[in-house]
Amino acid sequence: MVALESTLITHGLPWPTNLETARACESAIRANGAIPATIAIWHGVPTVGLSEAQLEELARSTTARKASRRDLGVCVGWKALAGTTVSATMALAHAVGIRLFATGGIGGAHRPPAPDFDISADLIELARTPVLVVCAGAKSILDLPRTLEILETLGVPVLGYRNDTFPTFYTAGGDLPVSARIDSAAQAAAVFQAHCQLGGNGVLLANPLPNNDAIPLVDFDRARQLAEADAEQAGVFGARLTPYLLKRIAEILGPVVLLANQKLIVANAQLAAEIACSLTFLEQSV
Ligand code: PSU
Ligand code: MN
Repeated sequence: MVALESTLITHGLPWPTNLETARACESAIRANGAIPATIAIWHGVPTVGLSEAQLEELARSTTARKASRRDLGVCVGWKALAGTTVSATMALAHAVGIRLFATGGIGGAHRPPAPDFDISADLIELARTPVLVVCAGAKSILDLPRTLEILETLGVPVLGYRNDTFPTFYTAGGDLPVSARIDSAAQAAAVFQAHCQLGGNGVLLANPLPNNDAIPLVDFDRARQLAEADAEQAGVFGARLTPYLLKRIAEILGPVVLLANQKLIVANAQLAAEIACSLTFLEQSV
């Protein structure tokens, strides 16, 4: 099985791209021999494997909350409808024994003027929950060198899929090294299995978007600076910061961003399905 998060449905992508992307991910996982399970808090019920109708209601909702690991109990107690972030999705996936999870980009350490301690719960969750997270790295709205240092400190391997550097989401040209390179789904499964057997927890596998689909870094940086200035002026911080910046950048750069975003998320879902099959094969062949 492959878990899928739902904050990208509630807060990451606009309607109807959010629903299209969620459906495309589920299809890509099925087409590659695994079973998708989109995770959310469904009016107070932690739910692993949303139905078609639930997926659509979540995608249409304008009031759904954003739940990180911290917010799970609150959302259940309030009977809230909530999209789960990487940290909350990992926690719920692990609770039911799912070990593969695909997303777009993870959260990380923010740049100034956000406070030094605005560090996503995604990083801490990777340190304590044994799930392999397939992503396209993290966006350059974050402090990427600091994000990678924190992951090293926490004992989280950052693997590059057929790539030696940590990708920067839909932007071309990340130049920070990953901790190891992986060249096949089978190799990813073997590394993850060994990491867990040796007492490790989460593993990050970064799958870059092909260069011809990626947004040039100069364009992205210009949009990011405008978005950061707007966020500061509007007094946006904390959990609202990531969705705010992503939305502003998409507004500034236009539809190319949504297309690139959608492409990388679906590619990650497909790769996670391949690894899920390899992992099952590895375990059954012992
Ligand atoms: N990165 C994106 N799009 C997103 C997110 C991250 O490019 O939608 C979401 C993910 O759900 C991630 C969360 O787990 O934002 C991180 O939020 P925060 O920075 O508040 O931890
Ligand atoms: Mn934060």
